[in-house]
This record gives sequence, C-alpha cells and structure tokens, in this order.
Amino acid sequence: MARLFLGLDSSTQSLSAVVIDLDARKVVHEKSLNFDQALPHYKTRNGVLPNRDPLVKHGPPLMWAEALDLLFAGMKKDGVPLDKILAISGCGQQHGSVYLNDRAAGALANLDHKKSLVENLHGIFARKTSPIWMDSSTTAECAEIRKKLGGIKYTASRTGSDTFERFTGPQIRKFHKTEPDAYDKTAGIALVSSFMSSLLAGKIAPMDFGDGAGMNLMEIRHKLWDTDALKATAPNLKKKLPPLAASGQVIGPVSAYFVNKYSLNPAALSTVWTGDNPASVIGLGLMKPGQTAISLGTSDTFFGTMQKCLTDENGEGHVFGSPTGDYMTLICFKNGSLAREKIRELYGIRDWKEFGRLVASTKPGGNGGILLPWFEAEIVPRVNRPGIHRFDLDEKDVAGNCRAIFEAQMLSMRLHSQWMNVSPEKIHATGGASNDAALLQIMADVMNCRVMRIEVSKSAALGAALIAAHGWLAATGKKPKWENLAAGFTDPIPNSEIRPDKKAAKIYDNLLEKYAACEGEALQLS
Ligand code: XUL
Repeated sequence: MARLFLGLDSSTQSLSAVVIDLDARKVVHEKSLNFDQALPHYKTRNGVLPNRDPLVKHGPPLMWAEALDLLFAGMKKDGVPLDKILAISGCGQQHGSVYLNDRAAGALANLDHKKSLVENLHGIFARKTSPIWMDSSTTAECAEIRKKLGGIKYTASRTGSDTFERFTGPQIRKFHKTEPDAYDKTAGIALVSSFMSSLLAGKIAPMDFGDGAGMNLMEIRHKLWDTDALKATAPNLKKKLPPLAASGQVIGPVSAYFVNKYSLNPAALSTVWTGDNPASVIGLGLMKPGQTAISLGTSDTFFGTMQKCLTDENGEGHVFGSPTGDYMTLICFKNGSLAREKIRELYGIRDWKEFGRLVASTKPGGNGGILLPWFEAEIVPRVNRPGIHRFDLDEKDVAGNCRAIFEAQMLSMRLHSQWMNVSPEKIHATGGASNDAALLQIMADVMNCRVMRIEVSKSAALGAALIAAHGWLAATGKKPKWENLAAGFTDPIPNSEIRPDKKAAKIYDNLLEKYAACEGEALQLS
C-alpha cells in the first residue's frame, strides 16, 4: 500500500497542501487556497488586515482555521485518499503569534465535527488578531529587549538573531505594554505553525526549534527557552509558552474532528510543525552545509544549511534550527515580490512575461542606475520610513527600472549575506519570479554562482510532507536519512542550470560598492 504523507503550509497569502507518495517518490496532490479570494469576509489584502498605521500588520487567526476546514473539504471533494494518510506535518509564516485564553485547551480537546472550526473556536482568543512577520511597529520594544540582553552582538549570539520588529518576543512585549489586561488573560501563546498543529492534534502543540528561534526567546545553541530573554520580554511568559520540540516529532493521533468530518485516517499521526523557511530547507533539498537557496516569494529570502552555529555580529541575519537537527541561516528582505508587483503596476506592465522581456532588453548593470525599492518598511537594511530612491536612473526609463529593481534586490542580498561566510557553490531558486530566465541570469551574475530552478513551487509544503514522513519513520523505529528521504522530490529541473556570465559578474562586483554607497545615502534620508 502506498505510504502517503500530507504537508500543509499556512503562509501569508494562502494555505497550501501537498500529498506525497513516499514509495513512488511523487507529489500526488497539490492544492492551494488564497485567503483574500476564498475568504473575502475577513477583508484581508494579501492575507493582511487593513490598518491605518502602515507599520502594523495583523492577520485573523480564525481565517487560518476556516481555511483549514475549506482545504480539507476541497481535498475530500477532489477524491484525495485522506483515509490513507499516515502522518501530517506543516509549516507557517514565521514569527506570527496567536493569543489564547484559558478556554482554548478545552475547546481544542472537544472539537465538535458537526460544527465548523470557527464555531468550535469561538471565545478562545485573548487577542482577536495576530501580529504577523510584516509588522514593524515594535522598534521601541526591540531596543528595550536588546538593551537588557546586552546589545546586538550578544542578543544575536544568544538567541540566533538581533531583536527584530517582526520577531515574536518584541511583539509579545508590545502586547503586554499596550494591553496589560489582555496579556494577563493570555493563558497560552502560539505561533502560526503551532496554532495550526494544535487544531490538527486537538491539543496545545509544541513549538519547534526552527520557528521557536524566530522569537528572540530561545537559546539558539541549547534549544531551550532563554530565561534572561523571557524576563526581558514580559512577566510570566514561561507559563504561557508550550514546550520546544523537534519538527516532525509525533504529538499524537489527529483530532477525531478531522476523522469524522473528512474521513481522515484515524491512525494518522499529527506532528510538530515548523516555520515556512525551515520547511523550505527540506523541500529544496538543502541538507548539506553550503547549499543555498533564494526564494522569490512575498518576501525574498536567502538561506542555507550550516552545521556549526555562527551568528551575525551586525545583527542583520538569522540563525534558526533546521529540521535536520543542524542550523539554517536566513536573511529576509520584505520588499520582494510585492515590490516587483508595485513596479509592474507603476509602469502598467501587462504581465510577468512582458516584465521579463523588458529586463532582457537592457544591459547588466543598467549603466550604473540604482533603485532602492523600499515600498514597504524594510527589514534588511532596517528602513522604517518606506520610500523608493533612484540614483542615476531616469524614472521614465521603464525597462531600466524593471532591471534596476531586481539588480538592487540581488545586490542587497549579496551585500548583507557576507557574514555567513558561505560562498555558495550553487543556488536553488524558487518562488513565483524564479520562472523568469532573465531574472535568474541577474541572480547568477550578481552572486557569481550557478543557479538552478527547483521543480515545485510549493517547496515549503513539500518540505512539511517530508518532515511528516521523517517523523512517521522515526516513530516506527527507523532512522531515515534526509538525503535518501528527499531524493527524487527535490531534484532541480533538468537543464535549468544558468551559469554566470563572466563579464556581467565583473560589472556587478564593481556595482556592489556603488550599491552600498547609495544604500548608505538613502538610509540617511529614511
Ligand atoms: C522570515 C520571515 C518570512 C516569513 C514569510 O524570517 O519573516 O520569510 O516566514 O512567511
């Protein structure tokens, strides 16, 4: 009988599912549900609730729960053999937090399949909305925690990252400061990942070492809650946090809710979820140190596997636990595809094909023009006052601006990833814009490295399905090797390799210095 595993990805804009057949080494089902389109009554835009303050970005946790119902209903309707799934894991947009009151545990344990998840979860939240990773409203709290922990370098070496506005610790501190009563009534805090796994398990789920590291609360080298960081963040915090565990660790059988309602296999194991980036490390096959990936998603991220924990003294990059038990490094740039979309809108460019054609019609380095695309407050480098900045670039030059935005995104990645001390020998490219050959050529030239496209767009959900398989095998006494497990699922697309052009790479070596100077100048203005 085929061994089937389900991976879910609760991301900013959508909830996705990937079902794999481990023996056939095939993805047998993929499904995705866009929050804005499928659940318009939550009134989100790109999965985010509107807010007058541009720095505040929240999402509705009930929407994520309702999406889970809809996705399972859709899979059942599509004839996915849910009764044959052996284990489920998942991942979520990192850093987002869900605040539960003392009724949550009881409600989770007694989910009534005759009602919807939304009805079942009525009255369990201590805070209606969840701050998500796009939120940058906690600068004061970051400074307070960082100071108490002894500065950037120490905070980073202790928790894996400097304090960042989107990280859960500073967000919790802001909640405690601005709504102390609601904070006091919070019995449990979950991450998006652990909230979703709690629904599937029917009990409060652990947080994993990957997503847990995105909170500024976990001691990165020992993978334990850091007492000083907890103290620096908010009172009585330890009591509100679940235990930490490895992703894929079995929590128990899935909640009867999903068995009764969607005919899910009653013996299916529900396992600990992780963050979307740690899951992508697996889904992109980055099991060996030095293997890197660039994901061109809502945000652009640069990440890879690292065996020994090395942290960024300047505090721009992050270290998280990897599902393999090693570490992963990551740098996240908020102005990713949203910024590319803004340029497309600004110049009325029909579609991405046209955008790629315009880029290809221009020369590497675009005559030295630089465009800093901080449409939204940026994470790396830190920009709290959004704005775009052009240097030696004519605003009316449509093709030049299309090239310049992607060049700046890649130059910024190169500049701000130098601390990792990894000279990538190959890059796996993924995410929406990775389908565009002209953009990938810029990536290969700026990074001076081979770039390969990877087959699945849903690398995070695939990674989660592989984590489920790993957890299931481990629970049945096996010691699965990650490379063997992922073989066949994570191979790059044949003949997709793009090699750097020597001349162009030289141009970018020189342009990097100018980019850094322009960035410095623009930061003075921001
Ligand atoms: C990583 C980060 C983003 C989100 C996107 O630190 O904030 O990549 O995980 O979902």
